[in-house]
Amino acid sequence: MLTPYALSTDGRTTPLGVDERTPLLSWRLRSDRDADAQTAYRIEVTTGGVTAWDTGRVESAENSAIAYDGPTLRSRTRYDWRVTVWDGSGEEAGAAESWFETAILHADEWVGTWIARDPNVHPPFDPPVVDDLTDRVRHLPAPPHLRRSFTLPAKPVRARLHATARGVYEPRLNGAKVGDRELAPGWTEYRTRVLYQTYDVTDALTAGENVLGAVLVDGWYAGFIGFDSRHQAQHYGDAPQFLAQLHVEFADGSTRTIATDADWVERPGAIRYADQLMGQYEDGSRELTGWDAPGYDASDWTPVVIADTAPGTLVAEPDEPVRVTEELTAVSVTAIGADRHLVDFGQNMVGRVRLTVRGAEPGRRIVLRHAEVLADGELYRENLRTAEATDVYLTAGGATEVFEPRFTFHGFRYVEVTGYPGVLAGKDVVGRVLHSDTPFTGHFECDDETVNQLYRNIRWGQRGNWVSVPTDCPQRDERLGWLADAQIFAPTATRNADVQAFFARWLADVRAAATPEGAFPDIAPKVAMLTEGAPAWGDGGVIIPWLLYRIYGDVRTLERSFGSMVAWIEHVHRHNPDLIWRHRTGNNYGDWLQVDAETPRDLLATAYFAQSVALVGAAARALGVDAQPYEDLHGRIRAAFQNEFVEDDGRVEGDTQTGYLLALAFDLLPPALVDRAFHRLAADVEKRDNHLTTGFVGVALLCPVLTKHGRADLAYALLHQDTYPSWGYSIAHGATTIWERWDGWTTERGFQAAEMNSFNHYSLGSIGDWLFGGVAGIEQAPGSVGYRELELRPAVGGRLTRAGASQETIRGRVASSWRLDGDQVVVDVEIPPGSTANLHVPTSDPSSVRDRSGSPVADQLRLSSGRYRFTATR
Ligand code: RAM
Repeated sequence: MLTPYALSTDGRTTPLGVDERTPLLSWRLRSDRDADAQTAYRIEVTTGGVTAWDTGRVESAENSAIAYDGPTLRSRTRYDWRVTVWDGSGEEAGAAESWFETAILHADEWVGTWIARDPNVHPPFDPPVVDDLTDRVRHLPAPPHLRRSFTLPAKPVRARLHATARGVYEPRLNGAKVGDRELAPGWTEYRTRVLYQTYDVTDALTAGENVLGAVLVDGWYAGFIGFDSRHQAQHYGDAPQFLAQLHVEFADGSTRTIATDADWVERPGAIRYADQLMGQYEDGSRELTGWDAPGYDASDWTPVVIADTAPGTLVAEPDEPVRVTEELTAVSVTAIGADRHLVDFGQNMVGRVRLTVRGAEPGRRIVLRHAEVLADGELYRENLRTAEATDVYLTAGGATEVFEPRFTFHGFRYVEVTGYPGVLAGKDVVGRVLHSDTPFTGHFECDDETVNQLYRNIRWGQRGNWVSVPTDCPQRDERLGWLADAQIFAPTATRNADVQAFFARWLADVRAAATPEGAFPDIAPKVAMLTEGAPAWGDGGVIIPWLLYRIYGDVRTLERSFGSMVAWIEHVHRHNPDLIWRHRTGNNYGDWLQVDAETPRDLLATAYFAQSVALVGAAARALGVDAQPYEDLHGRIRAAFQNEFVEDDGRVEGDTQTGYLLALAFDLLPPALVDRAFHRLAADVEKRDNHLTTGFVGVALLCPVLTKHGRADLAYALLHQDTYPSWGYSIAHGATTIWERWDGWTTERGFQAAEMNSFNHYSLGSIGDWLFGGVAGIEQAPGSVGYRELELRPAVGGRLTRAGASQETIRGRVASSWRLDGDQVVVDVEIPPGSTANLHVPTSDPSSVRDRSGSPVADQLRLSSGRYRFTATR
């Protein structure tokens, strides 16, 4: 039966706070029959049992992003919805149900005001009396604990808390944390908009006294971010602010709202400071036990001040928040001398440690220092630059104390624990992994352990570097939303996880960071120092919206981005009327971190100019806008590129792998020269004994282009390479994440320059897209949107004897795998209902292909949905 599953509203499962006026309703499809497809659907939306919108039967194969088109949605209201689908036989097939709840839809419903600590009442900091705090942290403020006690006449039947901060907050209610978010409200371009979260707190409230509270810390708003030595912190404001309102409904229909106002009180607690880069300092003896619960005496607390009466632009959180998603146990804990332990988690991770301390005397000082790698058995921390990544706990002296620094995060594999009383047991130190909780639904696996390790490294890089925004790295004083890193890795990211809502939100910051002239930035949200985006960096503002459209059918984000995409190419064009992009190239990084093969920067820039214009043209077509001007411009840039950079023998200026890759992947060569140019590329790889020279920009194209032009063998040779430079080299030297640089560490030279040497950057992990698209062979046909038309082209090769991948697409599950069995290859594929596929069976003998029943079939097959197995001679 054809069955809808994974119902979502605006890309989320049963979201509590939706503030889009026309939310998009989607479902995916599965079926136990082959050649199944949806031919019609019906959506019924009800609220309080009353129908709000009923589409009736709609003859349509579409199962994604159906815009709600009923009466205006009411604020803070639950809507239930049900979808029924009809299959190819016209029979009514499956149905499924879901719901969403609207957020605060009208600005005038915000009655809460921004509150903050009164800077005049007590000093903003209260430094702990210890001698070795650095100047950076010595004056950091102690986070205020904010509270408000109130009395309810009865237990409510429904209660929702809406909360946010200019900073980071942890909501508390009646003695417990509310929800499971970390680092809320997340990082956006705060000058333009701040996200707020909605929590169902019905069960936490009671008749009588209740206490609502929050711990409020600097976060991205006021804390350290980035590397600009002239502007290291307080990018948005000096001190954090909090805003909340709690809506309570009683059985008799009456309501009550408790909001942030002048009646709140505050005081600092055990946390002396908390900063994302520097770490967290906590004094257990100052714990405010019971502060967030009824019955607590807060008479000596200080009234807050109203920091701002205008709510500003508050937007309901549109994607999955940061959460702790996994716990790691130490693979080893080694005592070093009397007072130190070295903990190894066996994995370069992002998050924090939870440390349990037993039987310590009061006032013992325990210090946790973090590092990604070791040098001579000790932490190597030079590459963290000014990020101190150090957490401190002063014991209170209880039988058992648990220290978990909840308002900082570090990128680390190793932790040095100093001052722990007695022997640190493995069970008392836990690695808490956190990241934006995008649903991870894709998977790749093969029978080569190094390739599997590479894939795991790619996934860990995606997790750890997605902390609210896509960042370049999680450990040093940077952690910024670099656009090139994001666009290069984005295709891989879509394979591993559903990243549509995550990217769609971040793209609003990319647009907000564009200059009035139309230049996208290098980084978003935009913090100090960086201006116009460089080639391949600024272009991320064009590439990612297009990718979301192609992968997820996300028309809404494409529409919202289209104006800025056009403005970007017009900006480049305006300053480069001869169509070779030489002017206004920003920081012009070129093929960043390439290996002794500098691709001419004007070539790289012009290739990206052409590509962005091509994508704007494609976007125009998709949106029903006149594409002709962009297609014409693209033709002219292509001609200019050929004229300027391509010789008659197919040589591309600079003669670098990346130069050829750009020319081939972006279709910039005259057809007659494609083979010759490709030959030069392949020859370059071979001449280097199967080594690459590509940096951030070229690397993503390498294996796909080699495979597309019939040299999957070379792509595999690069995949399996384990001498420098290669992915395998880092793995041979213990990498558990993707390194920023091919030579992050080499046997000859040791560590690269500490000024820039992260061991957890995802850019060079962009080969992940090829593991799915090349090795397993899952691609979309040209022109296909949302995996409607598949091109399945598994590539048997290298030392692999089996490989496969699966991913959840907006249609449903797609899978492709192959294995060698003697002189046979067995191929298994799965195509979701409503999709079709061209399958290219990898065989040396096209006449040998058999289907499951043993009947001969062609080696190029057109398949409709279902699960298939084919066997052929290798
Ligand atoms: C580094 C960042 C990032 C890269 C830029 C150019 O500082 O880590 O990865 O995009 O430089």
